[in-house]
Amino acid sequence: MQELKIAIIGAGFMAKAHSMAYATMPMFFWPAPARPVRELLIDVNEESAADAAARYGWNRSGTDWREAVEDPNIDVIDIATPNHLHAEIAIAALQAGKHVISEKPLARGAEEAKAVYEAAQASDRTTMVAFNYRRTPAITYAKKLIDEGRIGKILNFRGTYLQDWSASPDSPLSWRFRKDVAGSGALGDIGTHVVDIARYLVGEVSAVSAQARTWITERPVPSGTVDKLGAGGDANAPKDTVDVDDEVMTMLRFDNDAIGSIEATRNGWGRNNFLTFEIHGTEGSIAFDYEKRDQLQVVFASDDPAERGFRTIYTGPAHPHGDALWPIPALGIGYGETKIIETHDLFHAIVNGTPASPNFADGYQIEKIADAILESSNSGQWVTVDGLK
Ligand code: NAI
Ligand code: SOE
Repeated sequence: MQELKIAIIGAGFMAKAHSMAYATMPMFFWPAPARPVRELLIDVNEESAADAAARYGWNRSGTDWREAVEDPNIDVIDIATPNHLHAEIAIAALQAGKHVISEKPLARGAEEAKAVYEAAQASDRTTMVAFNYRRTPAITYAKKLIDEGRIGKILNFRGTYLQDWSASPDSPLSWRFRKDVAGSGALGDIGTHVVDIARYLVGEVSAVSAQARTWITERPVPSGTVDKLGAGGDANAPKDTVDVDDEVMTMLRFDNDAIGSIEATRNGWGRNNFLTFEIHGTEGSIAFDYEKRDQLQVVFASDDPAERGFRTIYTGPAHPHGDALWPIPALGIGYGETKIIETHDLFHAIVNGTPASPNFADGYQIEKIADAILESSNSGQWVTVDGLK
């Protein structure tokens, strides 16, 4: 079996998720498109790099991402750093002839993303942005129902991504609250996952009208280098400014005339990973809640009126990638499975020379939509979004 040697940049939360997926993908998908080799793990913090390499099963560790990009033995660069490094590493990796998967968002805005997109266009390598939620089998199945016309013409999409890990003012000033590192706040961090799902299921977004707010304008500066996503805040620590959005609400117009809305916040007490959508079509409706991610709610206009109502489909072997996962519906699909499927789809695209999805063109388009959302919030006007030329 062909092997693909990977170098991952970043030793945090996503290094754990991606390492687990590289280790286990062939256990689920067999024969695998290629065998992932966890060759090199890089983190700017030497101790984190060595520790993560040992823990997550990487052959070597290092501290400079250029070592990975310049290494002729590496086939795939996996970017799992904070957002400010995505573009620079992706462009260098593509220019060095590597296949690249980048964590989301592709960049800190459309201008930076455009440069990454252009580097991808100039290369024959495979690119992917790690918007993994669309790979939840229930969402992939929703896409199949829509493509088969089962809910007719789509009228609307209403999506949310609500969390509460930063609802406390004591939640530390993670890199996710710094514009120079993150690019934007809840919008880029979690809103873009819903934009990806909206484009995947409904179609291209053509215009937006939005409001964004920053509710907590300063936060305690964290001590140490590990980002614990809201935990470990010290109310007495010195504070610094938050210069990104805490919350965004946007209305959408799609190219195909459908309308929609997206809400994203990390300050919604009681919400953990509340990524939801409901879609109404002329022939039926679909609803999804990631906190119940084994389930898809569907209703069809053709159902017997006496029994019409949302019913629950539990995803299992009969659903996309079901034969690779678990043998009984509702045994449990988790976050890990979305990353395993993502790795499979990336490797399949690399080995077969077919385009991956979402790729860097999608990542660029999503950044254009995100920029338009912030522009609309500032101007109070609808803002149109150009397609890719
Ligand atoms: P994290 O803060 O847990 O880890 C980031 C790591 O990058 C840290 O170990 C840090 O030392 C390292 N790093 C910083 N500068 C570096 C440099 N110059 N060279 C090498 N390493 C460097 O962050 P997390 O949560 O893993 O996020 C990483 C990326 O993944 C972000 O872009 C984030 O938006 C994305 N993400 C995506 C998720 C998804 O569901 N697809 C979930 C969580 C994060
Ligand atoms: C924090 O909001 C976060 O880790 C995001 O960065 C991820 O993209 C999301 O999947 C989970 O929450």
